[in-house]
Amino acid sequence: MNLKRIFVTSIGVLALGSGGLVQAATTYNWTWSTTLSGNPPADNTTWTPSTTTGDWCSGMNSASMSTYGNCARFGGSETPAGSLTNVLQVKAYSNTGAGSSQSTYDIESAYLAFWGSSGMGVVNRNTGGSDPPEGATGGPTPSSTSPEHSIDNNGRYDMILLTFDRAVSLTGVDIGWSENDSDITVMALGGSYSELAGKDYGSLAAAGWSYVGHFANADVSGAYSIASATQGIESRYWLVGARNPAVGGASGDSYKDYIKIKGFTATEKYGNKVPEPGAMSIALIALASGAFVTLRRRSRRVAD
Ligand SMILES: [Ca+2]
Ligand SMILES: [Ca+2]
Ligand SMILES: [Ca+2]
Ligand SMILES: [Ca+2]
Repeated sequence: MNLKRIFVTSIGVLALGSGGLVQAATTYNWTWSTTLSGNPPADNTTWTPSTTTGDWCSGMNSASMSTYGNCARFGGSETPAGSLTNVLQVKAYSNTGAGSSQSTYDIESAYLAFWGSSGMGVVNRNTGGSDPPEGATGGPTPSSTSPEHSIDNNGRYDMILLTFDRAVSLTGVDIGWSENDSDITVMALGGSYSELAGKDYGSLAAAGWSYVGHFANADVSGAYSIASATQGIESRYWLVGARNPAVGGASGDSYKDYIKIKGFTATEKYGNKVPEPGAMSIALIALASGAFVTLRRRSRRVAD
């Protein structure tokens, strides 16, 4: 073992032992928004970031946004400006599958629809029967049924899955349209993600999802703040939907909720979370390399 390796190893142990040594105490904030219209949106190249670090949405954001399970990506605007990019990926779900109650109906992918300045809605797979029809046999027809074309809890419970490149604390939900009532439900995932389709709302807790809260009448001017409920929670995966008592909490009022969401805000505090193993390794290598360079410079100075 040469001197360099010994030095790198000792720095590594030092950094691991001291915990937050490699973390900067910076808070980052992001805002994502959409005013896209048309299904699919006429221009889906401008809202698709040219680069993403996550590949979860790969292949889903093509011009053919006409099938259930479509997916959209949004680049967020960050504060401090130019600091960190954080791509948001959105996908729609509803518990339109087989079962005997809201907590046991199977979750299925749905159609993520864009309603201009009103924001995003969900057209689920209900085509008739006892539940209000939203789509049509053979595929979604998002312009056909209002207000079921929104994220709603009339019939089955619609939710949208948010996947961020970076773990964040979701701080605000910007509702651009509502009808009748606008109560929402928010969940966050602890642990690794596994596909929602095939699960049911009653079993999400077993899959690592935590019920964060129900929020009443969230259609306000600007983004509705959920920061007090999400403080200290940072995750790459969040679920937001029309009030969904099948995942926990009180059942709430009897008014059906119909909303469209046009944006989100989120924050990340480095000092509050344990870095991912990969990030830690990179940080350690960078730190050790930097320190070694310093050592070499000092040695050279002595030698000079
Ligand atoms: Ca709907
Ligand atoms: Ca509905
Ligand atoms: Ca209400
Ligand atoms: Ca309600």
